[in-house]
Amino acid sequence: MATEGHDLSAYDAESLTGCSSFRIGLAVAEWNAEITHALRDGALAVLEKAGVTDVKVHDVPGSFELPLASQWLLRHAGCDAVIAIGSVIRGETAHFDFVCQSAAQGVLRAGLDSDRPVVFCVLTDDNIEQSRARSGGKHGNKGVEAAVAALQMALMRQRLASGSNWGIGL
Ligand code: DLZ
Repeated sequence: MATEGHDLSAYDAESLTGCSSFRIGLAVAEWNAEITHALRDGALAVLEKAGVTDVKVHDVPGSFELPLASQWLLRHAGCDAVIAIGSVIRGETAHFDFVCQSAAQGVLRAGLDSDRPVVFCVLTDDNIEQSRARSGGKHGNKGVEAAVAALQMALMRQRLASGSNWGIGL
């Protein structure tokens, strides 16, 4: 799953046509705020470019809290999709593994249980240099990639729900 050679910020803006009416939630972990704020800003730039104006941004203490916050944004704030933003940096204890596992499993579950896209925008790096490289540095910004994924999935759900003839026909 290397991001070497993969620009996290490359996307086709035309694929996001028709997203302007969506309400999008962002849950942003305060741990490693230098990184999570850069990811958040990357995501917000994509949403703005796609014409999305209804955006709910909420801070949470750490990545462990992202699943529940995502579920609340879907269930209580009526969001069409949520971007769960965090940054976990490996330390000397097993905390890294517990926080990463819980965030990943919980974000997946929040989406499946709510039948809405919840995008995993959590960097899990060995050191802050790796995180910087993926939050606006030489590998681009994973916040951009996450916002594109959230909008594409919300569009897919909307099109399938409306029964429109869309997708690859067989
Ligand atoms: C406790 C903790 C540690 C050690 N490291 C991180 C981290 O690198 N990134 C992150 O987002 N959160 C970290 N946390 C905090 C937990 O996510 C959580 O907020 C607390 O354990 C409280 O539930």
